[in-house]
Amino acid sequence: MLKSIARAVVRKVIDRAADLVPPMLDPRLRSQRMNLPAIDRAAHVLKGKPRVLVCVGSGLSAESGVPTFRGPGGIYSDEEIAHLTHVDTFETDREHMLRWYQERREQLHSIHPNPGHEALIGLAQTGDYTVSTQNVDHLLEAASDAAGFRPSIYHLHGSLLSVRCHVCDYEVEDLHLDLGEQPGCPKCGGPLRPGVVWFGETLPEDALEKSMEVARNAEVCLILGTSGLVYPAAALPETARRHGATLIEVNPHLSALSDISDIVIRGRTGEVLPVLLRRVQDLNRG
Ligand code: BV8
Ligand code: ZN
Repeated sequence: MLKSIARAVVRKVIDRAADLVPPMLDPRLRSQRMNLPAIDRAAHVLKGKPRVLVCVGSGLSAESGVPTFRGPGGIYSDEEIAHLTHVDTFETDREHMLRWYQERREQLHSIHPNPGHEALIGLAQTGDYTVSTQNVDHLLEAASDAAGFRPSIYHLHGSLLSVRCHVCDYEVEDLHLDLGEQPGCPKCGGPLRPGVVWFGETLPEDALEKSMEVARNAEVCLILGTSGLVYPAAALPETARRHGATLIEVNPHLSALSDISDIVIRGRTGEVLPVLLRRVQDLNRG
């Protein structure tokens, strides 16, 4: 009994001490404070009803527990990524590749949108927004359903939720199918694979064409959590810039798109986007 009282007292002292840490020492608060001027500049660019192309990378889902591919926090080595996301591997190392994808598919059951997804859907309701995502999860759609608002969302690299035949046009959205068992196509018997786009495969024509069209006419391009290394997705912000758009990047680290961005907000999307949304809403209220 005495032990548990002592433990409770120690816990209280530790909690109180944590409150006494001056904000400037709390890295998350400090980075937020540092970002406020850039967030304010970005909000002034996004106020009114601008035409906005949002280019999304795996960083937007990082705070939902989905590992990024590259950069600090990325859990795969570059070689591993290159190997497991290349179409040739489906011929040379199929079982390993399908097991890796099946593990990632199973993760989808336990992940949820984070404040970055929710704030992006909030921002999309303040203007003429189109989202072009490299992500293969369903978190933006889940945040849209929760908000009751669905902007145009183009999946440039497909979706982990769907499974398709490597030979014919059979495709189905089925998270319960176990790709690790190397199932055959019910239509032609060919091998089934995740409904994603691998290196060496072309992107869905409609998603790419529509995204490029929006990039050519965008007033703003919002770049969220991408290393900017994978083409042709990484060409979208460059295209928007060539056609006069203002580029705003949100990323805690330097990316291949940072030096062409007009406004760089060095922070996590889950922390920055809710602040940005509130600022845009305040400015729109006038
Ligand atoms: C094609 C499969 C025609 C799905 C993936 C032009 C120039 C050079 C090369 C090429 C080119 N055109 C084509 C190529 C070849 C190739 C390519 O781009 N190679 C590069 C890498 C050299 N492209 C292709 O092959 C594409 N097809 O062009 O077709 C063709 C046909 C035949 C032959 C040639 C051409 C196909 C590309 C599709 C690749 N598929 N994955 C899957 O498994 O998911 S790529 C993989 O990388 C994922 O899809 C991922 O989405 C994508 C990009 O990564 P990012 O999303 O940027 O994520 P990354 O991990 O890299 O970075 C995360 C970022 O988030 C970091 O910056 C980090 O700092 C930040 N971050 C972390 N936490 C947070 C955060 N940001 C905000 N908040 C946080 N909390
Ligand atoms: Zn088939």
